[in-house]
Amino acid sequence: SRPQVRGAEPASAAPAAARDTRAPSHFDYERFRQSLRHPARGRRPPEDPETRARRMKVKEMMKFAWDNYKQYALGKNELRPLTKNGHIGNMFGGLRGATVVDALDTLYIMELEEEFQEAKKWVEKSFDLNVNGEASLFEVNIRYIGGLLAAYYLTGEEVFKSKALELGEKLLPAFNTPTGIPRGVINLGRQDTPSLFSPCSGMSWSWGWASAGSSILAEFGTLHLEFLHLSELSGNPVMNIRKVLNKVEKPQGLYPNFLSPVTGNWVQHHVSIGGLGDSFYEYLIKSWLMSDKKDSEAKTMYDDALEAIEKHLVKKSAGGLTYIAEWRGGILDHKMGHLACFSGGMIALGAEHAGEEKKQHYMDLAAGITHTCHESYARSDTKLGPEAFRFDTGSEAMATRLSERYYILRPEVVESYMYMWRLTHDPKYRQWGWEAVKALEKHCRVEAGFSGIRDVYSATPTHDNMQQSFFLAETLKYLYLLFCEDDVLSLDDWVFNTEAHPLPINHTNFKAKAGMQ
Ligand code: DMJ
Repeated sequence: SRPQVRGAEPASAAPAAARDTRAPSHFDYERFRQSLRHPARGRRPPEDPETRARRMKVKEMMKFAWDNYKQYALGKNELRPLTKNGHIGNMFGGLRGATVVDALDTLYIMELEEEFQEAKKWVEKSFDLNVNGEASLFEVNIRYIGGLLAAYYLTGEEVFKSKALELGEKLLPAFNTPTGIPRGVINLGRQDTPSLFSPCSGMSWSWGWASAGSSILAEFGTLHLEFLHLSELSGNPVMNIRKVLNKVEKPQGLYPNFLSPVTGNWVQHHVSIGGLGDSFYEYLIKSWLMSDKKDSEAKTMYDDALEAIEKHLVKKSAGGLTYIAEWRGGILDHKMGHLACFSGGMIALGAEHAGEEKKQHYMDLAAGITHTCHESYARSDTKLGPEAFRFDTGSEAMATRLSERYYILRPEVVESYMYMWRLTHDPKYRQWGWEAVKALEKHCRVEAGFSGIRDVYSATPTHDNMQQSFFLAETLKYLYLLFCEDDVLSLDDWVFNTEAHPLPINHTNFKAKAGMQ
């Protein structure tokens, strides 16, 4: 059957999974489970007592973060640990419980059974999808759809699958654009009954701050992994947005961050492997891996993009630090965001599958970037890294602007440590991860949870009163995995979505419908 995307040519169509959530699903969970090469939680704990103790410490941090969220903010999106209440925000369009859904798979993997049951019960009894508000398509997809899918694949519990499919359905109107490239914001109200009270149901918009009504590369480029699984589980086909990107001319082979969903042309020539661009590149290599290395279009796009990035953006500082600059219409901005630090892990993951002559080269590049990101932590008073750091005006790997000195419990640096550890087994990555654990404990742990800090260069930083849901989904999960054996959420079986939710690699040869139409 044809994908049901209004107004889009087949060649430019977008994910159209889960159109009919009542479609019979032929997904055989038991068969899937048997296809895993390793049990998801691994076979045995690490032998060495120091590693085991570190792993248990991270588990304790997760329990502390969850218990405080549960006590003061259950059902809200995030915990405010200083004021001991909940935060709702406006990113999720009326959806609640972002921390619950983001935490599910981490609780499960850490064998926090009671806490996992508490989270599951909340999803069963209180997670209401019948909401009406403006949501970020990207955030709902990576946190809620990703979190629910991972929980389903790990446990086989139907409730997670049916919630993921129902929510996936609500996101589809965002793809109704002339190109099939979705807009950034969607109204989650019931689409069949627009009323006086929800006149905008199912409508979508571009972000007010995105120039000329454009869509953001990292947003529309970060849907494919999740929608492919929605497609698999619902039995409905999915197409992809890559053809638009393949067709449009790329300046120097680079992908700018803003694209018009109406014309399919770039709107502004700003290129970044950090915010606005980041997970687009991540999802190319992971799409290929998730397809059991069959989706060669994704691999070629990834290889070409990385080559262009290396040629135009990768630089070495006077002090010998490798970094990835940003590009504004041909002019380099010698700045790296904390977000860009995920790229050490991504490049290492891709290096494994590069040709023999390139493999070591990319591993060295990945190690160089991860080293620089570690330096951004090591050069601060708190041993936590700033939101952005620069390589100009004599400064290296440090924030030079007051507005860039904060740390909001982000995962990207420890994410790269985790991949580098798994792929090299160089003990320094575990050591660096442990430094981060100690810094989090010292500066971010407060009486009722964990909080971001406003200035990493202050020995006694003030707190921002926010325990981000990605701290439980990502930061603590990656730290835990760093101190586990490699068979826990093995890279042979799983790819992590950009919120660290594990999605299975297609060993069972499920039909891999995406992009094959
Ligand atoms: C997370 O929601 C995801 O990692 C996303 O890709 C980027 N931002 C945050 C964490 O920093």
